[in-house]
Amino acid sequence: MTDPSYEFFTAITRKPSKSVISGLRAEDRGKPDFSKMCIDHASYVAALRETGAKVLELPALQAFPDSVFVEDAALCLKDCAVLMRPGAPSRLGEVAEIAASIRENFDSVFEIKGPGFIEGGDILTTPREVLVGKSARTNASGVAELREIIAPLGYALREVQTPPEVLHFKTDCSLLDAETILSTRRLDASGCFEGYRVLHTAEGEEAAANTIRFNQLVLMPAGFPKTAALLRSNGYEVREIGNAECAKIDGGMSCLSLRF
Ligand code: CIR
Repeated sequence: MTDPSYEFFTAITRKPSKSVISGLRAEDRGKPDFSKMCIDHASYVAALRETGAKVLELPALQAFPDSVFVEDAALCLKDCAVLMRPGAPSRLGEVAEIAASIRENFDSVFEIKGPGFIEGGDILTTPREVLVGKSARTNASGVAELREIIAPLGYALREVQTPPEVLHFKTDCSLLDAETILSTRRLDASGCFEGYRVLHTAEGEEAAANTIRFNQLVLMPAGFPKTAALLRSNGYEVREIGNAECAKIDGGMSCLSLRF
């Protein structure tokens, strides 16, 4: 492995709780099937483990329907972590629930104290910068507080905009390697990826943009054959994971883990 942008030794995940059927969603696409979601979640964790990484599986939290989406509660960087402050009121308490696990794994842990908001799903870390999309969940004051924390540590933060009607910045993009981003056309059209090599999701397959490069694998949601073929033809080893149940509550591949 030669590219640290996708070399990971550890991931944190959290098992879905039965309350996940009440998870937040922008539109009604039916009730997620808890049992099916658990099966997909197990495949996801198995794929992470298959790469040789250690996966710390946290217990389900009945009180927090969206807590399976651990990515939103913390940002893990090379040498520190930052506890986030979700913009969704029902998700604020998830931060305290994940804090112990983050502190066990990082010597240096910061926290967004507010009053601003910021969720991990709006943050794409590349080797050259930390891109943060303002969204309904992440506001300018949250971004500014993150900048104050990480700029002195040498991280360049660039504020960008999550497209309107899109939940998180990373709903529409992901990092495939140090130079390459998979993006929807609508997000790339904003110009935010200038200087990167950009691959576009196939027409009608925008929901395939949220993938993760994790060691040798690209984990992507199943059911987007054109985008999967594009990635394979570009030399990536693609693993398709069922995401139909998480998709009903706007979740995807990146939200299900914290990676470091
Ligand atoms: C929410 O609306 O917060 C959850 N239902 C979905 C969160 C997905 N997280 C992510 O994209 N990072």
